[in-house]
Order: sequence, then C-alpha cells, then structure tokens
Amino acid sequence: MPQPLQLRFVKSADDLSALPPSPAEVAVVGRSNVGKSSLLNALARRNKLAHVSKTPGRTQLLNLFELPDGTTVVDCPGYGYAAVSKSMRAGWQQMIEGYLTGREELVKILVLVDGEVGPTKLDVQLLEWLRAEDLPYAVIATKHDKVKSSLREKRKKDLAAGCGLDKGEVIWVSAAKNVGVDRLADQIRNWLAE
Ligand SMILES: Nc1nc2c(ncn2[C@@H]2O[C@H](COP(=O)(O)OP(=O)(O)OP(=O)(O)O)[C@@H](O)[C@H]2O)c(=O)[nH]1
Ligand SMILES: [Mg+2]
Repeated sequence: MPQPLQLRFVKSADDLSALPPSPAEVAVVGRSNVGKSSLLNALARRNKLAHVSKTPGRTQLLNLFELPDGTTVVDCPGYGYAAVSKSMRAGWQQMIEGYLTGREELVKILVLVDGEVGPTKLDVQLLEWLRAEDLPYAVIATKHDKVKSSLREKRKKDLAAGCGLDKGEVIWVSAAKNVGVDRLADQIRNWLAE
C-alpha cells in the first residue's frame, strides 16, 4: 500500500527568518493556479490541508508543513497573477528569492508547470534563475487529466523541451485523478532522506 505524506500544517511566514530550523526541506513553487496546494493535498490524501481556490493568488505566504520525522515541505505563493500590483509582485519576488537562496535546509525545489498550458515565460525565467543560482530543482507537470490522451506524448515532449529538459526528467501528476502522486510522494521521501 503506498503511503501518503503525513503532512501537518505548522505555520505561515512572510519571511525566511520566521521559519523554524528543519533537518531537510522541499519547496513547491510555480505560477498561480498551477495546482501547488492541490498537489500537497493529494500527496497527503487530505482535502483541506492546503487551501485550494478558483481565485488565483490564494496562497500569499510561505506555508510550512511538517512530516512525522521533522522534515518539512513549503507551499509557496504563486507568481504570474496579472491582477496583483507591481509593488506586490516585487514583494513576492523578494520573499521567494530570499527564501530559495537563503534557506540552507532546501534539498529540492519542485517547479510546477501546468501540463495543459505548458511552460510560461515566467516559468522559463524561474528555471533559468534556478540554474544560474545552482539550486536543486525538479520539474513537475500538473493537471495530467486535462491533456487529451491523444495529445499526451507530444505534450510531454514539448513541455520538457520548453523547460530545457529531456522527456524522462519531467514528473507528470494529476491531483484530481491521483496520477503519479504516490510515486512523487516516494520521491519526496527519498529527497528528504538523502
Ligand atoms: N483538472 C485538474 N484541476 C486541478 C488539478 N490540480 C489543481 N486543479 C485546479 O486548479 C485550480 C488551482 O489549484 P490550486 O491548488 O489552488 O493552485 P495553486 O498553485 O496553489 O494556486 P495559488 O495558491 O494561487 O498560487 C483549482 O481550481 C484546482 O481545483 C488537477 O490535477 N486536475
Ligand atoms: Mg496555493
């Protein structure tokens, strides 16, 4: 029987300095509405652990979750939501960049890319920035259920290419249909145990 991630909400923080120390941490980042919070709920097999909304920009703080062994997962606020002001966008960037470069506990940054939409300009910029900063990341394509099965093979190839990766390097999931979620849960456990 595959085991869900036994995530427990600890706290929300608006700054790296407000986060408690952790033995190892995985962060979930990606554009607003890509499915970050839904994926965390699917990984934990809990419906209301992280807040999901049809309104983009629902998650505005760093939300810290803890596993029984004390390792942690952080749900980050999304980017690319057009309706937020310029100053809010600058604030987001400062908070996220400060967190991603300053959080020494980070063992992997999960970059979620919408499987239906493909990588946006901001997704590509983030990936380039992560590479330039030499930060450890993995690309997760979400909403697998929304891609018609006849288009999937081509989409998988194109999405990976758009991210500068090989097809086999992208992990595909559907939180709605529970595709690839158990495998990703195991992968996260492995990253946190390394
Ligand atoms: N069909 C389908 N819809 C999904 C899936 N995952 C998420 N969604 C939907 O996408 C929308 C956004 O999901 P969230 O999990 O709130 O996205 P988020 O990345 O946390 O968004 P922010 O907190 O705004 O950054 C919701 O309407 C979800 O129900 C999926 O696997 N399949
Ligand atoms: Mg969210």
